Amino acid sequence: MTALHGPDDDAPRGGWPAGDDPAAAPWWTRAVVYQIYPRSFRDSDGDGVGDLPGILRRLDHLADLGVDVVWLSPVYTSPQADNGYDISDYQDVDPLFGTLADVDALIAGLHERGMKLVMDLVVNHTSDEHPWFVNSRAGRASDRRDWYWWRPARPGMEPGTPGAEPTNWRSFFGGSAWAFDEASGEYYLHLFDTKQPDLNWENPDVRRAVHAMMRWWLDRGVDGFRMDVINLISKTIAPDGSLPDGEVHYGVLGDGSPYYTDGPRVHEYLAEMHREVFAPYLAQGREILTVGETPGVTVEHGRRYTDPARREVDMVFQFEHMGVDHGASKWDPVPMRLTDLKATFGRWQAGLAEAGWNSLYWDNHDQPRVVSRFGDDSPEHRVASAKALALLLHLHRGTPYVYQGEELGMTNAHFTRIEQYQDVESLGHYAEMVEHGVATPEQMLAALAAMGRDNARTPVQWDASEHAGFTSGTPWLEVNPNHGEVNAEAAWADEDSVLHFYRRLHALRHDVPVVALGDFRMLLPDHEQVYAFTRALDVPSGGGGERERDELLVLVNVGGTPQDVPAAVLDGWGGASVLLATHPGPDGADRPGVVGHLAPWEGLVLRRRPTLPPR
Ligand code: TEU
Repeated sequence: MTALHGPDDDAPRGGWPAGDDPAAAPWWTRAVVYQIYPRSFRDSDGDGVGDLPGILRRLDHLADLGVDVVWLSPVYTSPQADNGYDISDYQDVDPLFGTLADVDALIAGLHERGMKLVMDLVVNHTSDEHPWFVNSRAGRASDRRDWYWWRPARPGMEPGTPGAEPTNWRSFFGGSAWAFDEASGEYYLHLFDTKQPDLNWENPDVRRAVHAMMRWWLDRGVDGFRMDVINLISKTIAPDGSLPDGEVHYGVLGDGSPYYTDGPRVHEYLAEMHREVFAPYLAQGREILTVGETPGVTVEHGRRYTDPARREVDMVFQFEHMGVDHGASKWDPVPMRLTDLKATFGRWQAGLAEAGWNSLYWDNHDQPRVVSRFGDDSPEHRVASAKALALLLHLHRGTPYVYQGEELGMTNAHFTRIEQYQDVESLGHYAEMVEHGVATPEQMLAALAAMGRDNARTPVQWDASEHAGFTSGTPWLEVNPNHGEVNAEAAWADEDSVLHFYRRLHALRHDVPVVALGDFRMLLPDHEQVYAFTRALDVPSGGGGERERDELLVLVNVGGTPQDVPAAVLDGWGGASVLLATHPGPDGADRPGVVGHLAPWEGLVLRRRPTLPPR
């Protein structure tokens, strides 16, 4: 394990106690972030790939949904080996998506609707076609050689032969994490694809170049960054400069993650980035959001990254809850147990309760669609389970992220043939696992159908027309055939749709402080189908400085069979009002029947606050 240390370990624990004036908490505690994966959002020129002008035509969809911030996945110049997460020019836009003028128009369009733009910052690695790497690869004496991780073959081994790689690390996309360079006889590190060489953050010139690029975007008007795998930028190096081998869990390659996850200098690098990039803008009163994507992060490091007193990032995207339905590898799917989900969510809620801040998400461009994964995407239960899961997540303490199409209850693609897949990660693992006899093609196709990233990347379903209104051309990835029923046009027209339910969740976060800031307490930790918790916040009442306790009880049936709520949970909630419910009552009120009985996939939020009039 890497030592837990940072530049100012004895810094006072930061944070704003939830009980202070809610308005004093940072703006992003009340914000909703919407992620756009541009290549699948909306195509304006008929080439079958989404683009920036296509996004511009859908800004009112976002504003009406109640979105505060748009996180835009990469649109920079890129050979598209990893759909743009392999960048060859950080300060230009790939013609596939449009131009810098289109980004300027997007910034203006969002700002005039009261929304902000957060760009994707991918600086653990560049594309192998970035001029920095082209220079670095030119030879051992090139002036940017030390901008990347170059190492000789394993001692005693013939360079370029199997097993001669400097370490046994597996890349995230299958195969060795080292690529051999014939010209120099050395290897370069790529934790992801061979076309994504890792930058050497030990080199201060690399850090200075990244900081300058970030300031260039902030000066252009962007409102922050989502920092791709930012907790992987510091590698653990032995005194002789070598990198250690990892443990072999399956196949022939090892797990190097203990030697690059939350590495020894990562907090130093982020504190330096905050000082060199963000502090001057924040001092001018700019509202900036920084979120670190941190695969494998521990709660302890998560608290260090997000403790305001440490001035690193505002919040982290952690992955623990994304691991409750698979074994050592994501390609080994197992049914999710609700108690495991409660344990991890509860751990993170407690871990960041006093200092730090959570991101809350189910979906993004790397994960299967939650309604298929943890819900039930059958016609009978798709809408109800999508609403129930949304209510469960959005009532936790943290900033919620909505991934494009999640607000429509879009489902997994349910592909059946390997030819339907396009994702470099899926194709890489399919090849490695089948080639090494670790899995049969049928086993891998089942794993891809459940966990593959393409599930999240099928085009957004705007209407029931051909290609779901996404493109007038041939879509780069198949449109889900259920777009006839599942689409934005139908959702806006249906008051009971998943979309309108997301709108009501967003309104609660904006208007009811206890939703954003209330203390969290998990209930029923051992119940396998009912998810229950409370939120509580002391809020000002009247004008005389008095305070009162605003409390919520959240109850969700995470399953397709009716459930009774244990009476002990409901003690003291008899007079509570219903703040939100997934199942509208017969008279349009928010709740049928008896609170103690939950219909399949039913969720509701009770509220008790002494001075509130009953709803
Ligand atoms: O993903 C980081 C990451 O951990 C992914 O490997 C993710 O966990 C995995 O795909 C889930 O199976 C970020 C980006 O979100 C992803 O799209 C990129 O491919 C990756 O970094 C490299 O930039």
